[in-house]
Amino acid sequence: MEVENKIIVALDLPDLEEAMQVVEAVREEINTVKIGYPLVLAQGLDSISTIKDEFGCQVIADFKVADIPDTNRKIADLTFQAGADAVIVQGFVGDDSARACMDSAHSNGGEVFLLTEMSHPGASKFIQPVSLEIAKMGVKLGIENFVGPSTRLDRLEKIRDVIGSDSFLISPGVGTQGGTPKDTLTFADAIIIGRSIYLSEDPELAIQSFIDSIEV
Ligand code: OMP
Repeated sequence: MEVENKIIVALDLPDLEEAMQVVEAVREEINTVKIGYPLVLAQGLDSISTIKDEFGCQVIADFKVADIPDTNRKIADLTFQAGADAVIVQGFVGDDSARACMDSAHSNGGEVFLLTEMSHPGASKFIQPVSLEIAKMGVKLGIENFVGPSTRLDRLEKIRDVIGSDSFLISPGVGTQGGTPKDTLTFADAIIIGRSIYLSEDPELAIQSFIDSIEV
C-alpha cells in the first residue's frame, strides 16, 4: 500500500459530514484514511464507499477483527464488499482466525493489517508479553502489513526486527497519545494520526506541521 506523505488520517468521528470536512481539508496531502467503529456504527458501513467515492482515497477499515474464523471471514467479506482496501485484524485470536481474514482479502482483492501490540498504557499488561509472538505468527502466515505502537519505540523496533524490512508497518499513537512522527518513522513506514488532526481548528495546518516535522 502506497501511503502519501507517510500519514494516514484516522476519522474517529461519529458525524459523516464532519469526517468528510476533515478529508476535504487534508486530501491534497494524503491518500489514505482509516475508518473505524465510531463512524460506521453511527453512520453505517456505507460511510466507507461514500468517502471513497467522494475523495478517491484508500480506506483502511479499523475493525480490529477478533473472532472465530467463520465470523472473522464474514466480517472481512462485508468490509471488503463495502469498499475497504484493507482491514485491521487482531493477532491474539490465533492463526486460524487471522487466516480467515487473509482468505477473505484474497477473494475480495483487499489487504490485511495484523495488529501486534497496541499503543495505550493498558496494552502492557496482556498483549505486550505476546506481541512479538503475534508478529512472528503473521510473518509465518505470509502477512505483509502490520500495526505497532508509536508510544513505545523500543517495542516498535522489536516488532520491526521480527517482521523484517520488507513488511509494511503502520503506527498509531502519534500526537495526542504522545508518539512523535519522525522517531516513529525510524521504524514504521507510515504513521496514523487522529485527534491531533480532526480535532484541530485547522486540520490542513495541523497536517502540514506534521509533514514539516517529518521533513526536517
Ligand atoms: P489518535 O490517538 O486520536 O491519534 O487515534 C489513533 C487511532 O489509531 C485510533 O483510531 C485508534 O483506534 C487507532 N489505534 C490506536 O490508537 N492504537 C492501537 O494500538 C491500534 C490502533 C489501530 O489499530 O489503528
